[in-house]
Amino acid sequence: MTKRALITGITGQDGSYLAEHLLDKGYEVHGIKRRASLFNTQRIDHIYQDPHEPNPKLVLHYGDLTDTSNLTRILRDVEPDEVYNLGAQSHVAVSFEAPEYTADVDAIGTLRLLEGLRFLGLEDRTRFFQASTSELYGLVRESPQSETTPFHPRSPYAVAKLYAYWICVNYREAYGIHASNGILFNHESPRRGETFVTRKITRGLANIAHGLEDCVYMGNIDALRDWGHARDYVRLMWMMLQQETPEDFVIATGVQHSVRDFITWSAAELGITLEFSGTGMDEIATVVAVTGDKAPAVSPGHVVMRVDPRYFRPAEVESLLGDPSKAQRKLGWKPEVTARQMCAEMVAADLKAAQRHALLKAHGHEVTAALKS
Ligand code: NDP
Ligand code: GDR
Repeated sequence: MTKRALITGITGQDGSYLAEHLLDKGYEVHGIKRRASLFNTQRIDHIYQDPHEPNPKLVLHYGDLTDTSNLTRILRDVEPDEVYNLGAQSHVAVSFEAPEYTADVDAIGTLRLLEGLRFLGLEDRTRFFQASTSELYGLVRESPQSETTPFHPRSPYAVAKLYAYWICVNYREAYGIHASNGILFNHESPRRGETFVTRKITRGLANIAHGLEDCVYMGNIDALRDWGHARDYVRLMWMMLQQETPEDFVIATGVQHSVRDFITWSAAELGITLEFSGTGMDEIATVVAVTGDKAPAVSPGHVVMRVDPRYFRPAEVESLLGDPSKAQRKLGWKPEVTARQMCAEMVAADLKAAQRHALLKAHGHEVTAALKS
């Protein structure tokens, strides 16, 4: 029997990798996409299937996590074996600007799906994955963080995700739903949204290397994160739902680096050596040497990074480090890609795009502001 999965957030970074993974495993994959005034399916265009084809394996439904009747109808029509709730307003800094919307989508959206399953009598049939987050730990006093580390969320995003975490646990305990939280630490890829820190750095520096931007402006570059590759993490999401008994897992690499390290690595991938100077609010990174031909627009003395306090958050999460030993022990999961390798992959992809744009610019085509971080 072909298994059917429903993915909320299929147009996002993780949704796109998970859809690929499930299609490879022979699933029929259904995804919820939002109506937008521009196309928003770039991350899944390569696996898109024309609905006119017989028996498409990938089916998209218009929907929104704020819309109860829409979600319930989709659940009724699809009757999924597995639901992966990856949809979210996922940007921590933006959640301080839009806290109510973030709560509606990230917290109540999760409840809407779980209630939908119950309302439709699917609680015995459908397994549920919730994309929980290391941001739950927030102001953490214990390191590394495991499944038993207490939570102290530090943003409207993290507080909304705290509700989602517990409602998932509650529906498991109260109604026996096979519902599990993956407590996901930061994970990235060339498909990462452009305003998250890693992609902002790789894209910004690649653009600078080709003269499309002059400088990238950053917030707290002393922040420490446990970065993994999105492809490794979606594999574990699927593994979690194959277990007989639902339970929660930390998904992390167990290795920590600073944002400053990520800047240094990205520059190095472009043949650029940087020197950091100043402190806190006015720190800068200046080019001291350039080797190879990947950064033709950069020479020593060029300031390529400046700290701009506008990117500081009202409450910061300074340091996160996950303990993935439960996933390794119980599921045999191990990340295959290191943060450094992932950084190289991201720079290579952004460099390719920058080279393309530089070529267009050289031939008189306007390069739009959308290219900027
Ligand atoms: P993205 O921001 O790349 O993707 C989010 C997805 O959610 C997009 O498909 C987006 O649609 C969709 N979405 C946003 N708002 C709504 C809404 N109101 N209704 C329906 N769909 C909506 O996130 P990631 O792929 O990186 O993350 C996936 C999940 O994992 C998220 O829940 C995130 O909070 C969580 N997470 C991610 C981590 C990471 O490091 N990446 C770590 C920990 C948790 P659209 O494309 O139209 O914007
Ligand atoms: P995070 O990721 O907040 O951890 O949430 P992000 O990449 O946005 O920030 C990581 C750290 O870098 C610092 N930082 C900057 N961040 C951004 N975005 N832009 C900057 O210019 C900048 N300068 C420094 C941040 O302050 C922070 O400390 C991500 C999201 O994917 C969430 O959905 C997910 O739940 C968590 O990871 C785990």
